[in-house]
Amino acid sequence: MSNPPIDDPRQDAPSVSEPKRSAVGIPAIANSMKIVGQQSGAKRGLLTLTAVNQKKGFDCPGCAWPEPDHRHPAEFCENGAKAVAEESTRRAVGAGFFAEHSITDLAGRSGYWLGQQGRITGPVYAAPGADHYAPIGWDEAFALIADELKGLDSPDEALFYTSGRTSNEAAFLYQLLARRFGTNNLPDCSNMCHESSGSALTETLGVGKGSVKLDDLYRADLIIVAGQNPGTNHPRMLTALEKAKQAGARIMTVNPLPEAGLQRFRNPQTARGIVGSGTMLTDLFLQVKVGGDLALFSALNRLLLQIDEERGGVLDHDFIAEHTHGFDAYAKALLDHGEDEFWRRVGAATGLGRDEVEEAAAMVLASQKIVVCWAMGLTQHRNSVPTIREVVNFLLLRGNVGREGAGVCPVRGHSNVQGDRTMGIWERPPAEFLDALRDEFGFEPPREHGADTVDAIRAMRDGRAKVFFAMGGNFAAATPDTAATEEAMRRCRLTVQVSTKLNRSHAVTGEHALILPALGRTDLDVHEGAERFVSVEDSMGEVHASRGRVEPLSADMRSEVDIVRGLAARLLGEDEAVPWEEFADYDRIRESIERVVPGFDDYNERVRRPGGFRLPHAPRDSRTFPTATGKANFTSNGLSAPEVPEGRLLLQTLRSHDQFNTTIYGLDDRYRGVKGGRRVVLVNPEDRAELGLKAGEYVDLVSEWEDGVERRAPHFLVVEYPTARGSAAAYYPETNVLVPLDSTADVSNTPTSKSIVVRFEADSGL
Ligand SMILES: Nc1nc2c(c(=O)[nH]1)N[C@H]1C(S)=C(S)[C@@H](COP(=O)(O)OP(=O)(O)OC[C@H]3O[C@@H](n4cnc5c(=O)[nH]c(N)nc54)[C@H](O)[C@@H]3O)O[C@H]1N2
Ligand SMILES: Nc1nc2c(c(=O)[nH]1)N[C@H]1C(S)=C(S)[C@@H](COP(=O)(O)OP(=O)(O)OC[C@H]3O[C@@H](n4cnc5c(=O)[nH]c(N)nc54)[C@H](O)[C@@H]3O)O[C@H]1N2
Ligand SMILES: [Mo]
Repeated sequence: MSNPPIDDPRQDAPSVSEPKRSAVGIPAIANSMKIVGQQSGAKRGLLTLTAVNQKKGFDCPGCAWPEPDHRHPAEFCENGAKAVAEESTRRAVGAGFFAEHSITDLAGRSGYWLGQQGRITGPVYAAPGADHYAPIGWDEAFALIADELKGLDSPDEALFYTSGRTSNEAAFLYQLLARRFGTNNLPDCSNMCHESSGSALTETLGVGKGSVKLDDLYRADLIIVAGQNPGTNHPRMLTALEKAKQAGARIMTVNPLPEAGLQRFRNPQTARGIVGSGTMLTDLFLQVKVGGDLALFSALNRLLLQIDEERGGVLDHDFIAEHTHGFDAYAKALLDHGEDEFWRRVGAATGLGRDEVEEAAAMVLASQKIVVCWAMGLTQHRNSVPTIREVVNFLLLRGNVGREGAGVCPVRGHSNVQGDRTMGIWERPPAEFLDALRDEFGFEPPREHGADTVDAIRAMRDGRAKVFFAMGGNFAAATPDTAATEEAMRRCRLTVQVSTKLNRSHAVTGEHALILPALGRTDLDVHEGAERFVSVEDSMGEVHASRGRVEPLSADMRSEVDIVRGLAARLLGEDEAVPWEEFADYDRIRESIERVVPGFDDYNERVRRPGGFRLPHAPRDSRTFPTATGKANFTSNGLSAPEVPEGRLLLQTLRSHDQFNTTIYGLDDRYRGVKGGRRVVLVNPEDRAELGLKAGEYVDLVSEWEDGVERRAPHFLVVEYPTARGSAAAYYPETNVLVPLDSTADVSNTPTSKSIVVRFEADSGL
């Protein structure tokens, strides 16, 4: 089967206007109410919205930003409201839908159309050779999967993918099932997301998570927001930034784009935000070229070292001596470059003048307590791990780890992506975790590392993996190299998608395929008359309960926990090791988690406290660093930056304001002034002129990579935009066709979704 266009041209007719200079305010409230009304109806909508992020409600299925202690009655944002509305919709995809729409039909639809059809209400099956899904009973579905799994030559021929919405309880059981079956093939969305952060932080600080609490932001003197667009992707973070500013913090933004949310914020929860002009957030904007952050942080660090040598008082020498390792070698390597050559390379990589970097250094010197926040702008490049290690160096130089108002703040994406990793969703589990699992259940888990997301695609492509099971997510659309990935998935014997809503992956099937409908965060989870609740961990390591509130659209949906239990019963039969039956009681799962995962003491008691509890974090709590050296490690990272040949631009692929990853809520990107379509490419006016492109013409984007394969995304509208020179931007997932499978970050193996060398060719049409 060929790959149809990833979007529907009839829906896609973008028009453009000036980008906005401020975020949120009244239009945001109006927009969220509109979407909630359309999807859920007024009453169901209000019921769900009033429960979002409340201490007795459910965790927003949107982003992983933490909730403040004093919650506003409306502790959600425009985009959280959209996520809730999408999930609590009254639109249903049932047996009739699948009778009417063949798989071929679904494969011709846009992701936007698929998502708009509503919630999947019962399990369906596409038999070998069939072009339609048809209803199937749960038992029969589990039997099919179990038969396929048992028929494999090795457990490593199965892949168990996870997206980041899965609760702690479900994630723990899911990894347990995979390991009990015999494989560590647990790829997850993290592999495409913050894996670079985890890799860099584990090596340098000993813990792969952020070290700050919300309170630290409020106490910081300087907050650097690098490679992140919180106005769209973590809107509640703007409230925290506003509060920090009111307490005297300054904010430095590092981004190729001037994102509206980081310029001026109009808080919809305050009178000033609604009628006034809002708060100016960014004090210094460094418009870095895509991929230039390693050079930028190296330059800042070198200035700090030089100024300290000249006049002292810059570095925290006591902290460095007591808590760190490798400082001398690091300083020597960084100071070793000749002055002119160094600044020439920094200028080429960042596009910034030395004066701008010196201004930034002055702001750093005027600040005692510094937090660095980042997201995908830093993690999805070839040199992402070195870049984040250099951010750590930057903080270590002045003792900005493990004290109030300071630290590393990788801002996570999916609402429980951090918790899933804590629960063992990891293809490279630490030995201590496996030991604890063995001790708890009395079986020997597999020790060999499994496949991450990119390796999983290769394994399917090469016939080494034959069963693909996804706990949520949209693997076909979220992964790189769409054509290659889809072909790989179609080579599987069986593909299974545990989903809430329809997406592209349901149209990319193995020889036979199943869709199993799961309860989401907003749904009531009732078992034998009793309500159950799950728990999640936010971006700052706080664990709390999440209770669904709305009546599920159908009684034939199951909780993710029950789906794993159902499969386990069929696959493992009478399992002498794991009491799957007892795990219908989520308290019982939490008891096992408590014994396996450090930091969960008295889990059942503490998770019931309002607001939950915080997990320990050694660097934050006690300035101890569980690294190989027992100290925080300085690392030398060089000055690499992406190389872009003449006549090409470096394309980053990002999110519009109206999407949650591959779920498209609408076709507008309000803050960037794009309306009614998504096939746009944002180009700096001078680059446009130099490349001989016209604003308003359509072009093809063609990516260039060493394997010589031509990857083409046709029909993109050229839009002049104030992005950094040499850097272009377009939306994901339409552009995933352009990301070569083998183009990944060093160490973390994360696809380089934010550094794709592209040239422009005449529009070949859709
Ligand atoms: N509403 C909504 N919320 C979401 C999501 C969503 O899709 N919609 N997705 C969730 C998920 S899974 C995630 S991971 C997060 C993603 O949150 P973000 O990381 O904010 O998402 P992106 O749109 O990928 O934006 C990346 C930002 O980095 C900038 N950037 C790109 N390249 C570079 C670079 O080389 N250097 C620097 N300094 N900046 C760069 C871009 O201009 C953009 O501002 O959001 C989460 N929250
Ligand atoms: N080019 C490019 N590619 C990227 C990125 C990029 O910036 N650029 N970003 C990457 C990042 S950061 C991420 S995290 C990945 C995202 O990759 P994924 O997590 O795989 O993708 P999503 O679009 O978040 O998955 C959405 C689907 O999840 C299902 N779902 C939603 N809620 C639930 C639930 O509660 N339970 C279950 N079982 N299913 C549910 C729905 O069916 C929905 O269609 O994409 C990555 N891909
Ligand atoms: Mo993500």
